[in-house]
Amino acid sequence: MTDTQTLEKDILAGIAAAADEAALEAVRVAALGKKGTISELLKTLGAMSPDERKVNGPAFNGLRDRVQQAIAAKKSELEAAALNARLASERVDITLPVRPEAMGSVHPVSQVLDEVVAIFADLGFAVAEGPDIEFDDYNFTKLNTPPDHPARQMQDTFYMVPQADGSRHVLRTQTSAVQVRTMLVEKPPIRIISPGRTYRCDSDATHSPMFHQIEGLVVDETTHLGHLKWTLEEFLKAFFEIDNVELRARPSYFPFTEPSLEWDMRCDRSGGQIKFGTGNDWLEIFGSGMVNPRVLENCGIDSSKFQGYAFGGGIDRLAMLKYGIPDIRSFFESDLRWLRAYGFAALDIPTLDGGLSR
Ligand code: 2NM
Repeated sequence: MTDTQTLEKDILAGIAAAADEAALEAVRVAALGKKGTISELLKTLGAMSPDERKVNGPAFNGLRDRVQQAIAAKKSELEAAALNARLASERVDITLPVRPEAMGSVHPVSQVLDEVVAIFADLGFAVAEGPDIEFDDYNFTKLNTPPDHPARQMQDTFYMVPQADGSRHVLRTQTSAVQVRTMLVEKPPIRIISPGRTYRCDSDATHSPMFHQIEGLVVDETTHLGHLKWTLEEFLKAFFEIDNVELRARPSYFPFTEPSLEWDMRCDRSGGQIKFGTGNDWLEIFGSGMVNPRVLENCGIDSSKFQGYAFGGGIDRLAMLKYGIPDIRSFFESDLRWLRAYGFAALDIPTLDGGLSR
């Protein structure tokens, strides 16, 4: 065997024996690196006579090519083996339960929203939704609040830039526009709630410029305020998980209802913590009224045949009252420590039979 044949046999044996990519790289550097055995061999060609070079040139280059090919083949073999090993070691058992130390939690507003929807669904209400950016016409005009009406100033509205026709879209100041949208397309009987985000230019410990409202609407031939009172009582009993709810009505004013009423719930604030159903204090909880016949007519409903009640209240406020959260602004600060204190487990879905709260 010539020296070159011995060298080739040794290198190929080294390649075959390489157990991983690092070992293979060491073999490659020893043979083909700057000072490698094959590189040194190729350098000797320069000092040879033309006849010697004619024989050794092809021989040395052939050796280099065969070694390069062998290294490339071994490399892809090792890569495939490494990938298979990784796939086997990283196998995930998707039937395992999620780890208990999950970071996220359900925001109290989402929790209370689910609770409210569960209760009203049980009372036969459907959920209606609409856009946050609303037509001025739906947010105000159809709700008996014409352009010169003082309520447009009363409610600190966020107006969008004017449209080509001069009309301005608004960030909805209440979700009543959703009820307008429903009345425009559905015939009575109507029984809906419209939960969602609402916006007013106002911010302190009890006001946030973005907050959440729940409104309800019932329209039928004989709907009256007695139905409204019973519905609110049933809701409050289920929501606060108490049997004795006492409501008191005060006269109020909304452009979209006539008459308009504000509802207070009996409570006790003497112990520093609020208790419902007992005591001599009153807590304002819902605005309401009989839907103004003009609103019904604006929405294509015959007010000589149909009448309806409507009510509205704050979801954030309900959450603060039920779960003892003092500042509404903290709801929207995205503070993980706050969420850890007030958040709910992701799988605690409120149901009337399984429990509404933790
Ligand atoms: C409230 C208070 C009183 C209300 C009225 C309507 C509609 F579209 F039927 F006219 N929806 N919601 C209403 C009435 C809302 O929130 C404090």
